[in-house]
Amino acid sequence: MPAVDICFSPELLPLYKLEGRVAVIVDILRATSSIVTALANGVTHVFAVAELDECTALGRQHGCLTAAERNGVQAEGFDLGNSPFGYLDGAIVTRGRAVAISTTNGTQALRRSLGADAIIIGSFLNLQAVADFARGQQKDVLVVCAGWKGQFCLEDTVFGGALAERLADTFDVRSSDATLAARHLWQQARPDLSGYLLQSAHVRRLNHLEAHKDFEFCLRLDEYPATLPIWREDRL
Ligand code: 3SL
Repeated sequence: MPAVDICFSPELLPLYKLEGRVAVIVDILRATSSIVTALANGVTHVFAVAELDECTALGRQHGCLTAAERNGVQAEGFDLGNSPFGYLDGAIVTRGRAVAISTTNGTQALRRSLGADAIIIGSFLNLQAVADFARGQQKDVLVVCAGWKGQFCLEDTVFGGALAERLADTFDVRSSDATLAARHLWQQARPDLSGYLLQSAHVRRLNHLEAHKDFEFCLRLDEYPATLPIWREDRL
């Protein structure tokens, strides 16, 4: 029976085997939620890169939009920041365009997971799509939490627990302590996800940046149940 394991931070990735596994990259607040929202709302594809200058270069090379965030704030000189609302009701038309994205933690986590057999993007918004894909693959799943600058993040781990619960009928979700812990957190959080995650450090950071509506949006469960960003060659 394939298993679900959870890597709490990209800094811990050297301890995990990626080969033979499906890597689910998760940065609930907000990179992976924004990528899912972008693709669910007509963005044609997403280039996800670690560095700001790579993002700018891709924008030039492909004539695509650029989106970048550092420390929660839109980086200077880029078309978009990291809010999912940039793809919903933003001033810039994104439908039908490609976007190159670079964020503080989320896109770094993805780039560090390229050794996996399959790399997909997870968020509460597309939880069902992630679970369906994992079931279809029947391979071990590693949830890679983007965290915050190498440190543990509550919301990414709670997502790992939610995914493990959805897969509990056909996956081993008991043999990893990380998965057990994440499932406990999810069980605590589930009755009032937003109230529970208000405790998290990144929510406090976002609230200082007046991004509270992003927080509420990113917690919508199964808003896009059929959107599954999959990494193919150099893009999602
Ligand atoms: O770190 C990241 O990748 C971002 O998602 C952080 S923020 O939500 O834009 O602050």
